[in-house]
Amino acid sequence: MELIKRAGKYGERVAILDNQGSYTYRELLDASSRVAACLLGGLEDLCEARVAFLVPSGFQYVATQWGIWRAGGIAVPISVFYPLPEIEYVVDNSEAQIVVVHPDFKERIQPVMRSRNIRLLLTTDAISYKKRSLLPQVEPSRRAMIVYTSGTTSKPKGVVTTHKNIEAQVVTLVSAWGWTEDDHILHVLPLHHVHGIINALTCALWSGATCEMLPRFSAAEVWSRFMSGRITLFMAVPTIYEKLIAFWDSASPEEKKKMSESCSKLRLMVSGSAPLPVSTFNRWKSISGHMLLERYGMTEIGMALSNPLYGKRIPGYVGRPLPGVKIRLVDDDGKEVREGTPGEIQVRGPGVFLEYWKDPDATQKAFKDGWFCTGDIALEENGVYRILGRKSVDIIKTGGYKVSALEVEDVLRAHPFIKECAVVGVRDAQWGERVCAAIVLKEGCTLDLDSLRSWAKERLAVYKIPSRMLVLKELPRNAMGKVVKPDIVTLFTVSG
Ligand code: MCA
Ligand code: AMP
Repeated sequence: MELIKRAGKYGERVAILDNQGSYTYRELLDASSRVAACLLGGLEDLCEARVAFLVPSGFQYVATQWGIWRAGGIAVPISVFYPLPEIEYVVDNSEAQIVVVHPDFKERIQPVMRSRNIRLLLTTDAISYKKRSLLPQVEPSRRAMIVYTSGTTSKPKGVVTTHKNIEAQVVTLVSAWGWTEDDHILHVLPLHHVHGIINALTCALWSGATCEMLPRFSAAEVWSRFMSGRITLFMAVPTIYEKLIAFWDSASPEEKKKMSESCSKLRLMVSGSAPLPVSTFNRWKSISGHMLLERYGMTEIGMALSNPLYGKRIPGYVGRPLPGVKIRLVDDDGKEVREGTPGEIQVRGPGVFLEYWKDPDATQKAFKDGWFCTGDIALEENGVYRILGRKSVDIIKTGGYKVSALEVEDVLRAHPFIKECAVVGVRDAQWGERVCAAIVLKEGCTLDLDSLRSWAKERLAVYKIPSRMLVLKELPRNAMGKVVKPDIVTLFTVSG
């Protein structure tokens, strides 16, 4: 694995900084080889066994991820913020044979272990396991990772990438965004999605840079780290920039000055995962002096389009295809559209994923003549792309997370008071879109948003839970009896 080979070269440089301390590349190699030995036990090679891991952001996360790769396993990251049913879904769907947990999450994982025949390992035990002289040779074409992503189906699908895919995704970004070993990124993103795993973490470690990992995003902490003067790179979703702006707005004039000045030490600030409003771009420029570099990507393809590191970054546009990435825009008949005409973005290239885990039908449907169909609509003008929206109303982007309306509806329908429901995404200045639910109650039942939310917290990740709710007598339907979702969006828009 090229990532591991390169790390050998970086030796005593600092790879990771977290709330426990500072770790060199040598220490990361040592810890991950112990994790690999522990995972292997008496085996020669994990041969693509799925290893799910529930580990907070920090050194132990990376040592586990690399350990899985070095043992020949498939890494399946699970969010530490997930409630039990979401954890169970990932463990079951991936058919994980081993689960690695940080000791803080041992209790959380116990109910999963009770009813399943799965080996449980603690990160602390794995990291201190005795080393072995030989680890397997892992070919680049082998499966490396499964990341779960919501789509137009109810349950999330497992996106499988190979080591080669990951390498291609990383190499293109390292060159396009000018990563070097002098970089120091502040990492605040969740580590069960590509943005956090590939763009921020793996690009840093591929380059010999330092990755400073916060356990979760906090506006106060981020501003304080900017003011340390050590950070050179930052990557976030638009909601995070909105939260940083709100924090800056609430500061005193002297603090504002210091905060703004600290941004001049950063060489690059990137935004992605959701549309960056032009107003946020402009506001951030006036606060920090940075023209955010907006890019476009997807779990299945890594990054595809990017504004330039040097040269003009156009607000509201996501730039041009990255090196090695081929893009075409097609109409509903599958024909390529002319410049200036909207079409679906389709992508080819070495970074495109291998398959949806155990779902050959979904994999086949996702490709047309070798092109991956993103479901996103864009326009090309003078070679530069603008994202216009998505084909499906059932995909919601909130706080940078993709949420399937169908998945949320399925969960809400299990509520004892709910007769029918329809979930939609409604535009929102802070979250991009908010998950909103229109609900028809069973006769004689009442339900308020707070009770619905606390019921849902046991079942869904917090960002999937509706933050607005309307109780209706009936759902708006067309002549065919199909729920008219745009009408529901209008109801939420007019009700403020
Ligand atoms: C949380 N809250 C929300 C939402 N999320 N309310 C409405 N809509 C939401 N989406 C509420 C909670 O219920 C809680 O309310 C309060 O906000 C704080 O919750 P918390 O979880 O602490 O929020 P946070 O930590 O401030 O989270 C905001 C965040 C987070 C940092 C923006 O959403 C985030 O990390 N987003 C990044 C997602 C990401 O990396 N996506 C990449 C996937 P109460 O206090 O009342 O309970 S896309 C990808 O990978 C592709 C390849 C790409 O292109 O990048
Ligand atoms: P995910 O499936 O979570 O990887 O999210 C990928 C989706 O995020 C894409 O299909 C787009 O809909 C959206 N996305 C990512 N970057 C951008 C961007 N810069 N502008 C608009 N949408 C984006």
